[in-house]
Formats: sequence, structure tokens, C-alpha cells
Amino acid sequence: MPIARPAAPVRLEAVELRVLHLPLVSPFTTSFGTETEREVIVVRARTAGGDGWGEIVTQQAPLYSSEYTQGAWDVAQRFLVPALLNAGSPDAGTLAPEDVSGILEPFVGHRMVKAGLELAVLDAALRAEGRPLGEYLGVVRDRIPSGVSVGIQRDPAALVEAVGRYLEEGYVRIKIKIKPGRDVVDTAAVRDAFGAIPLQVDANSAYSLADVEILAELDRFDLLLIEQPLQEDDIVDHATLAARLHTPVCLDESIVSAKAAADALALRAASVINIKAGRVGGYLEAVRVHDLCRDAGVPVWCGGMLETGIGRAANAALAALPGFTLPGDVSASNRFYTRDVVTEPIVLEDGHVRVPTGPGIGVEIDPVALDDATVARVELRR
Ligand code: SMG
Ligand code: MG
Repeated sequence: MPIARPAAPVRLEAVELRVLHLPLVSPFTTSFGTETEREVIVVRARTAGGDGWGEIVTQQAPLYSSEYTQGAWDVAQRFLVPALLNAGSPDAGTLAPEDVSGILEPFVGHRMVKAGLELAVLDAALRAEGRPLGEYLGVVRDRIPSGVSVGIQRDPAALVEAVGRYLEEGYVRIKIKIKPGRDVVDTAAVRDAFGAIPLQVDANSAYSLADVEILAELDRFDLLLIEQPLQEDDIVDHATLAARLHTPVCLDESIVSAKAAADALALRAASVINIKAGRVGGYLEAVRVHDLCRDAGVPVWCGGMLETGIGRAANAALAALPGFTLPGDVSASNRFYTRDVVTEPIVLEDGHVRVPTGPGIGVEIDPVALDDATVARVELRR
């Protein structure tokens, strides 16, 4: 469903950007590398009616996608924030959250930056109205089933130990990261140890079509899906691969917009889609991806980018839309962080996460935690 009732425009007076460094509780290893600290940008939209918060989910290095934090920091200050501050009629000077993506559209790419800016403006607008983001987006649930993404460990035994701990905590679905040489053995170890748990794998683009035989070996594990086996722009190869596998192919990195999602579905490159607001340029575009998948009968789930409590709160709302029929990577804050930047970080309750009900994203910033994590700060004014 498209957004039923737009938010009231805001008068955007300034935008504050901060680079945060947050230590991870344990290293997170994917096919493209290991992170021990999350570097992320937090956005504060300062409006006449109060502040709003957003998060730019880039990583320190351009390994997941071409975006990275210093690039985001630059493009935000040089182009995107000035475009928003200058938008709106000179008299009124107001900005509707629904207009943010159109104002930023002339600037090619940089979708994670656009998403963070849009969320901050949207949060400010909704807080001013006292309206929760979930209600605005059209949620149909008050809590969502929570899955967890488990990084590549030292060896399969260590992976089994890590997965066991998350299952004990109550996570209802396990996703393990794979890469060449750590695919069949790791998946087999988890299946052997835990039986028929809901299990899926994520390759983060580590394979090519030449690996079809090894990927087909994963068919025997009855996985929910295999996520992004091939490169971001390998849409046709994903279609070829999908036709060779029994395991459903899910796209993450490749789905950079609603148009990309429509194209991938038309080409049968995927039968499941991971929706991340950052990757598609914002929560409103994420809803458009959701809507078109729902119309096509294609299941979607909400991905994660190791968000702080700001982005996680918004993800919990997004994941409560009706088409999100698979558990997402909306895990509790303590899966990555000992200290979050919000006062009520997401917690796991009976394998579920509650959809925030307060105004806007529904969480409050912890100003001391935010200051402690800040390594750079800038404010741009009208
Ligand atoms: O936020 O819980 C989370 C992490 C989920 O695995 C996760 N994200 O490709 O889906 C993905 C990765 C990208 C993270 S960048 C290391
Ligand atoms: Mg992924």
C-alpha cells in the first residue's frame, strides 16, 4: 500500500552530521572482510518543530557496495544537504518528507546517504505530529519475528557454538555467512548440530556462475534461501543460477531500487528479496519495493546494516508491513553493541522485536552515548 497520509512539511533549519565509531561485541566476518568496529554516520535534522534522526549505513570501506563513509561524509556536505536546505519555496521554506527523494534525485547514486537524510526529515515531521513511523508506513503487526546474521567463524565448530548461543537467546531464524571453501562444510555443521531450524546463507557476491556445482550442493540442506551468491550487476547470471538450484535465490546487493527489483523479478533472477532502506535510497522506496513484491506474490524480508538503535527502530517498523513474510535481520542491539546511542535499544522478547509506538522512529537518543561515540561532527545551516 502506498503511504496513506503524507506527513506535514517541516521547516528545515540545519542538518547535523556525526561520524560514530562503535566497537562491536565480537568481530563480524563476511566473504569480503572482518569488522571489529562500526563506523557510521548519524543525521540530525533540525527543524522549527524539533529534531529528527536518521542513519547513513555506509561502512568504512566500499566492500559491501560502492558507498563508504568518507565518501558519504563528503557528498552529504558538498551536495545533498545543501540541496535540502535550499529546497522549498523561499517564503514558506518548508520541506515535505515525501519530496526529499525527488530533490536528491539529480545526484546519481549515494543511496545510503539519501536514505539517512530522508529518514531524519521524516522523523522530525512525524515527531512534530506525534505520529509513529510504523503507523505512517502502514504496519499490520506490533512485533516481528527476529532472525540473526552470524558471521564466518574460525572453524565450523566455532560456528556451531555461536549459532547455539543465538538459538538459546531465542532467535527464530539463523543466517550464516558463506564464502568459497566455507560453504558446504559450515552449512552441514549447522544442520547436523541443530536439525530442521529455519536456516539461510548469505554469500555477499563471493561466487560466479562457474561455481554452480558447489552452490547446487547446498540444495540438500533445505535452506530458506541463498542470498546474493553473485555480483551486484550479475542479474542475468543470477537468473541462470536460479534455474539450476532448488534453493530459492534471494537478492540483496543487486536490489538498489524498486526498478531494479521489478527488473530482477521480470528476469526471474530472484524469488525472494531482501529489503534494506539504505541500499534502495530510503524507507519510502523500500515501501515501493515491498508493494511491488507483494503484488507479484514474492516474499520479502528486512535486511540489516549493523544499524544503531536509530536505524534498527525504523527497520522494526518497516518489517511489520504485510509483505514481510520471512523473519529479517532485525536482531537485538546487544547482538552487535554493548552500548547503543538510544535510551531503549531493541531487545529480543520471545524471539521477537517490538515495533516502536512512540512518535517518529519511536526511540530517544542518549546524548552522552552519542557524544562518546562521535569522532567527527559538522552542522550545515540554511
Ligand atoms: O544488521 O544484523 C545486521 C547484519 C545483517 O548480515 C547482515 N548484513 O549482506 O545482509 C548483508 C549484511 C551486510 C552487512 S555489511 C557487513
Ligand atoms: Mg546480504
